[in-house]
Amino acid sequence: MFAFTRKTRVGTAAAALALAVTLVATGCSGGGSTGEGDGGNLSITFLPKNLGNPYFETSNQGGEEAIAEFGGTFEQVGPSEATPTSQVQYIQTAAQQGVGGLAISANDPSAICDALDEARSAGVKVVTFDSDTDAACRDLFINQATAEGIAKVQVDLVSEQIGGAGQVAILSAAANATNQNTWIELMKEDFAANHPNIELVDVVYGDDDDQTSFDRTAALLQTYPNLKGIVSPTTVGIAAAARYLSTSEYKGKVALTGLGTPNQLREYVQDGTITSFALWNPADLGYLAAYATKALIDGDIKGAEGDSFEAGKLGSFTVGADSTVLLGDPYVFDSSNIADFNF
Ligand code: RAM
Repeated sequence: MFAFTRKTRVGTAAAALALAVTLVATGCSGGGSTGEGDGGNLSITFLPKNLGNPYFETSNQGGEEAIAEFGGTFEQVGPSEATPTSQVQYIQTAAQQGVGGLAISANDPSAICDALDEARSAGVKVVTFDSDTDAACRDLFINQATAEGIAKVQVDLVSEQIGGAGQVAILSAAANATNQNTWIELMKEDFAANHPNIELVDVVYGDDDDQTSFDRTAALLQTYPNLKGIVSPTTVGIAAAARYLSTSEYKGKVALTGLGTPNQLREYVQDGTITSFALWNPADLGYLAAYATKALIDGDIKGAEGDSFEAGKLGSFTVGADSTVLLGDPYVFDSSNIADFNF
């Protein structure tokens, strides 16, 4: 069927905003935990944009950890490609199976809305995390950091790395991804308003596919011989671009930054391909999404602004405007701190 199991390693960093960051690596048993909570149907399915992306493996591990803590049942399913409708069949299957909740990172703001509406009509609580749908299609969105903050940190990093002037391009994920498209719009505004000497020459899409992202990087460098920097607001894209740059004549000449996982980029920080990049803790994001789903299932919250709930080791969270819960701030990784992280 669609379910898959994985597991041997869980690297969970309790990344506070402060410089003091605790890394906790824990072993974890395979296959998901089972059990019932206080009466609610705590069977929760995680549905990432696509499978095979270490970012979502880490967020799913966080979800599984939380669900084990509160005695629910964890499952993860997902498509191999991050296309707009590829998640529909998994939503339908989960609803047919009678899960209590779905935690989903959406490939498109509206393409999965009909399926989500049906699931919700059948009593499934729907929480988006990482990449939202239209707000009407879900009960809650767990946002990793504000879109403005995520956009600004990337613009600031590339500006700093290219000395505030020159051509830059964006290597994004799938063309319809809600999260990347929101950040890109805000980056465009920031470049225009605050960086008059930086020219954004192109936005290309690697579809959160490694090879496509690698090929798009090569094409960008050919098309724009004066390119000074690439911003890739996707962990798949930045890793593929780093791999390309690291063995090319552009290494150390064309800056690369964006959003990446420390484990995927460590070697490129060490070899000088990348100076610094940003992210949040995907495990915490999945963990928070799981607790939020539980709070909805148990009826502790409805998803209204001002609702608050407990999220285990992360503490208490309050629902903000547009039924959104905020995890924290983005965090910048560079050679001085990358060794402290394992995800
Ligand atoms: C990729 C995905 C995900 C995004 C990260 C930064 O893993 O596109 O949605 O949040 O990058």
